[in-house]
Amino acid sequence: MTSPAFLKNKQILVLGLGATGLSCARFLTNHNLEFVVNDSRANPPGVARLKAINDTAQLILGEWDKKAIANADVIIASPGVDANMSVIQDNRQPHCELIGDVEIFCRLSKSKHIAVTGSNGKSTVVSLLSHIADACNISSKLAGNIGLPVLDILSDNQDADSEFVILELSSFQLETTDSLTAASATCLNVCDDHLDRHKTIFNYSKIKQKVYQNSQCNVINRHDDLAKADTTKANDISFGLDAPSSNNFGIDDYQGSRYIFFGDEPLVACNRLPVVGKHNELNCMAALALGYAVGWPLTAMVYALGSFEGLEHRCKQVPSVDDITWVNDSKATNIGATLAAIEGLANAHHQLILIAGGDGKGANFAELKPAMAQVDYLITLGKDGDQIAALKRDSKRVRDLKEAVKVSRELAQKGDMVLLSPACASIDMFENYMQRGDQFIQAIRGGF
Ligand code: UMA
Ligand code: ADP
Repeated sequence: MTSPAFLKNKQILVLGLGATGLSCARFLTNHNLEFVVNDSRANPPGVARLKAINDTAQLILGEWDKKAIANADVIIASPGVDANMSVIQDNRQPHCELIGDVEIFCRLSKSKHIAVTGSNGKSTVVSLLSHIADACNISSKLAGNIGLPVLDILSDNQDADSEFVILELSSFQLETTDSLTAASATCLNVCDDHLDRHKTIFNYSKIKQKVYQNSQCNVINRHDDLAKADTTKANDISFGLDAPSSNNFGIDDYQGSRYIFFGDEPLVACNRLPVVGKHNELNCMAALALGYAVGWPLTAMVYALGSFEGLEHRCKQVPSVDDITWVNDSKATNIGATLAAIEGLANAHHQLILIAGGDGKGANFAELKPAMAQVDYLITLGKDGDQIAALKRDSKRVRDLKEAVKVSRELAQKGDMVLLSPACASIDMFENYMQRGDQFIQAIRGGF
């Protein structure tokens, strides 16, 4: 197999041995390219798998290796590795390229790319797009931050072998990507997230806006200035919760119901959408706009929306027999997601008990304060639980989710809703947000 010219005869260093590092190792090995892997952890998860892929690649563990960094012509940094760390910046040579796996993918893939970033809704929108493509018999692959490293979908001839690739891109991935040329691209929204790494929201939003670089059509959230591209283009398509102008998506009344419109054409009633809440109306519009921008048939796309089942751990009701509505929104790892859940689920017919807290990643929780008026009881846990507890009088601090469910059950009356929407990452107490959501479900089923 011919190796990509920009990697040939180069000293290649892969930083990080998670899913991305392993994917890079597979890719480089398949192309007969030698490389070194360095992970700062003493026992990263992928050691045995690396050996199975390539048992001659040098592996350096336990700290960032200055010498390996200084020797490298190309550094491929995993998303979880901060490329701005001084150990990298101080030791890499001026000619050394610092890129991510997405950059390599973009340089090689010949498919049309639909690129999605944003603080919230990425996975929902890319999954919607993938579902729509399947339903419309359009050949597509889904990869990126959603879980499948992008290089894993490149075949031996260095092509993704499908007409479209739907890319979920995080700020970490965009930071090391300069060759993205999307057929359609969106930044869904920007709110405080990952500020422990990006420092300021301005910085973070600039990185997010890289999704529009060289894009043929920008899909714009017209209510979110931080998520917009720097310059507007004639063929931009926008989406928003107000009535749209021509060639844009929006919401308006039609025959007594709220409908999604494209220009002046009513498409589908909001209460027929497969996922609840205004944030999901925005997600559905973004998916339709991204597909429409690359020529997918609008009527068939709208029809396909109806059979989407939504993703686990995102505003999902947990079945129970106790007349309490339990909602698992464990994937709400930042304030914006929790605000969207409260906005979408609070109403005058029931009390809302919110369980929140975890690792806030440097966010300013004061932004949650106004929404606390819609919350009847607040229960908090985790590393930054105290900061959140301070937002509401009489909030209750608990040790774990078991206790949170127990206290909720004591507070709830018939018909009330208990919402787990932490506004925080889970890493202080759980392996990941899925484990957090599963423990919540277990605690509900366990009858605490
Ligand atoms: N780490 C070290 N030392 C190292 C390497 C990593 O401490 O040498 C730590 C990182 O700080 C991080 C963890 O290990 O906490 C994993 O980092 P990684 O880059 O090795 O992760 P991968 O397993 O390669 O997974 C990455 C994305 N992870 C991150 O961005 C942290 C996955 O997104 C993505 O699905 C995968 O590549 C495939 O593209 C996960 C994620 O949490 C779901 N993304 C963040 C989010 O959605 O908010 C951005
Ligand atoms: P991401 O992949 O960007 O993390 P997900 O689709 O997995 O997005 O959803 C993550 C969290 O954000 C969930 O709690 C979900 O309910 C919430 N969410 C989804 N879409 C939006 C949106 N457009 N605005 C705000 N919150 C959203």
